[in-house]
Parts: sequence; structure tokens; C-alpha cells
Amino acid sequence: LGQKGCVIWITGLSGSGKSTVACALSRELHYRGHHTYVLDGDNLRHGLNRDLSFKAEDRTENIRRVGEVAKLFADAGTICIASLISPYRRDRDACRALLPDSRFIEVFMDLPLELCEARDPKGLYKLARTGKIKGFTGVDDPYESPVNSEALAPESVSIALAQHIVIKMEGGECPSP
Ligand code: GGZ
Repeated sequence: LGQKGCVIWITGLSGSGKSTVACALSRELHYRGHHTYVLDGDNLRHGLNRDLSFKAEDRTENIRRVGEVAKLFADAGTICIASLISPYRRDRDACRALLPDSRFIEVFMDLPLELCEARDPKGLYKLARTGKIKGFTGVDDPYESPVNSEALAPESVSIALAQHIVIKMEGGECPSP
């Protein structure tokens, strides 16, 4: 670690806490002397990916681009934290395939839809339920949960998660986060 970068890919529903964990993780790793950079799906959709919609093929292109950019950061020696819904397993696996095994860590924000919807931090689920947003993930668009992600993370354990990931990367024992 330190010289070699990697990608930490955080996937999960809208409102599951991906950005919060990405931020906490970045701080914790920074505090431990690592270079980090956060690629956040929602932010990137205002710039690099502003030409993309939420239909399936555009989501796939969104993930592909971010996967490639994340790989560039990792190649440059940075720990790149990507937080995107990334709802399709195949797309996430394609990003994983860009990096050597231990250099891609998938973190699943394993929160039930009901909880994400109850939080509804931006009021988007409400809009989706009333038909004002079409094709919203979890409502009328699919989310394929990871089957073998490296970590599960309710956001309350984000610091423990960061430690877990650092230990894993440094090749030590891996206590549960
Ligand atoms: C899902 C949507 C949609 C639809 C707008 N479906 O919680 P947020 O608001 O801040 O983050 C979500 C963000 C998703 O962007 P991603 O690039 O991560 O998505 S994907 O990986 O699927 O390409 C949400 C908002 O955009 N948003 N419309 N229809 N989320």
C-alpha cells in the first residue's frame, strides 16, 4: 500500500449512504497517510457523464467510464473510491476485470429498500412512487445485489470499514468490520 493504488467500489441503492461512507473512508485513509480520490456518481453526472441518462445502456456506459477513470487513478498510485449505484452485476464485474484481483474492493451498502426509501434524503423515492421520475432504481428499475463483495457496510461502521480495508490491503488478518 502507499505506492500501489487500488479501487474501492461502493455500490448500493440511492439513499443507502454510499457518499457518506466514501467520504468517511477517504478521510480515514488520508489520516493514515494514503492518497485518495472520490469519484461520486451523482457529481460525475454533472460533468464527465452529463450526456448520460438513467436508461440501462447509459447506466452501463456511466459505469464503464468511471471504471476506466478509477483504474487510471489506481495506476497513478491513488486509492480511488468510486460511489455509484452501479445496479448491474455485469457492469461492476467489468470494472473489476480492469484491475488485478486484490486491487478492486467491492463494498455493498446492504440496506433494505424500505430503509433507503424511509430516509429519502432528496425526496427522489417520493417522486418515483408518484410517477414523476421513471426508471428509478429499486422502484421500477432493477438493482442486482453483489453476491461476493469484499465488504458489507451500513454507514454507521464506516470507520471500522476503512480499517478493515486497510488491514486487508496491507495483507494482514481481516477482522469483520
Ligand atoms: C437512480 C437516480 C435516478 C434514477 C436520478 N435512478 O441518491 P442520489 O440521487 O444522490 O444518487 C442517485 C444518482 C445515481 O447516479 P449513479 O451515477 O450512481 O447511477 S448509476 O450507477 O445507476 O448509473 C440519485 C439520482 O442520481 N437519480 N434519477 N432514475 N438514481
